[in-house]
Amino acid sequence: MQSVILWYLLCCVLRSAGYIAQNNPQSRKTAVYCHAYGLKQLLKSSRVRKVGSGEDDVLNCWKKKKTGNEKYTTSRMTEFREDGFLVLEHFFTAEECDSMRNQIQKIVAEMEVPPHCRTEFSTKEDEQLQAQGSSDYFLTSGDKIRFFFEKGVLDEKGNFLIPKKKSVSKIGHALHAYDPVFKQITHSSKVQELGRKLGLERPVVVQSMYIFKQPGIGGEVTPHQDATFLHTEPLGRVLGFWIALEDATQENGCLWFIPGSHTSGITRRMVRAPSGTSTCVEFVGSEPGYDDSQFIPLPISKGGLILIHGEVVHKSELNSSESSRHVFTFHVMEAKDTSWSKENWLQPTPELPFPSLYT
Ligand SMILES: O=C(O)CCC(=O)C(=O)O
Repeated sequence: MQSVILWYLLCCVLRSAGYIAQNNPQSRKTAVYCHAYGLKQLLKSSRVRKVGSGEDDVLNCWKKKKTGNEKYTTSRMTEFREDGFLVLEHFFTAEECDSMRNQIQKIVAEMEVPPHCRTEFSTKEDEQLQAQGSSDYFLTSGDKIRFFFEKGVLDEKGNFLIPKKKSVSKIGHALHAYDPVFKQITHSSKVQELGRKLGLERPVVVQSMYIFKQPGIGGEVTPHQDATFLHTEPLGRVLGFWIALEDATQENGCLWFIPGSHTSGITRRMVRAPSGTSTCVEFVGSEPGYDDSQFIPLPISKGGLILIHGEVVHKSELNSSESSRHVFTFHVMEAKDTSWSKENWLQPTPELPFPSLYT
């Protein structure tokens, strides 16, 4: 703190010098910049204090490597609050990532392709039945381990056009509850510790997904806010944990974010459609057209974790590269003083009430 005050005072001196040199706009500009920078550092430092410097230790050790004195000085919590996302490099070890990848390989090897994918339809009615089957399969997947495929990988008779294991787009939505490897990772002591650092008092795990982003065909995920799909009252209670199981790059479809876009609520909600309607869900509101230049890419290496605020706008692009981009992701809700929307597609069930993160 003392060094920050000294830095601030130095900036004031520089600023005054800038004013003395009235006829030299460049030196005045530099001095004003120094003053503003000093003030920013001072404010930043006081915000760090509010969070509690002791509380930041664990987060600091996962900090992205920086050079010299810059290392370990900024508060990761402040970054998260300001940006709506946080990159924690090397959160998981390569062995932990490989154990998840090996486990998913076994699950895929034993996969039974859902019947609605295999249904051949020759009439409009068959087509509707197939769509209904696919909707039900999705709507009831919250407490199961189910398989979803990339577009265009099955012919109209339900035969795979490419090897089955290369066709899966994602597996969801309860690996965290029913698979021992993913359960252990989700409830690992480092995740729980991070939850505590984030101030979560009664966090519950609402869903999990393994996303493959297959080489060449892994589809884009259009810009969205997670609270569109996972709505709570009040907002701001949902948090995504996104774990890179191999390097995620711009080429293979890393995440992109609009920094600071988590502070103005949501513009769209996906709600369950009334029973009897042909679609299982519908959208209320619409996603604004975002300017591409607002997004920044967040490439991250294997083992890294990205924390995603429920309202931050993010996306990922088509994987047109030759390497896959596997991730395991799960979402947590702070259940204290929060209500989960009954209109959300995903609902807790008697078989699987949302489990506490801290068990
Ligand atoms: O992994 C991706 O490509 C997108 C994931 C995502 O948007 C999310 O988990 O909210």
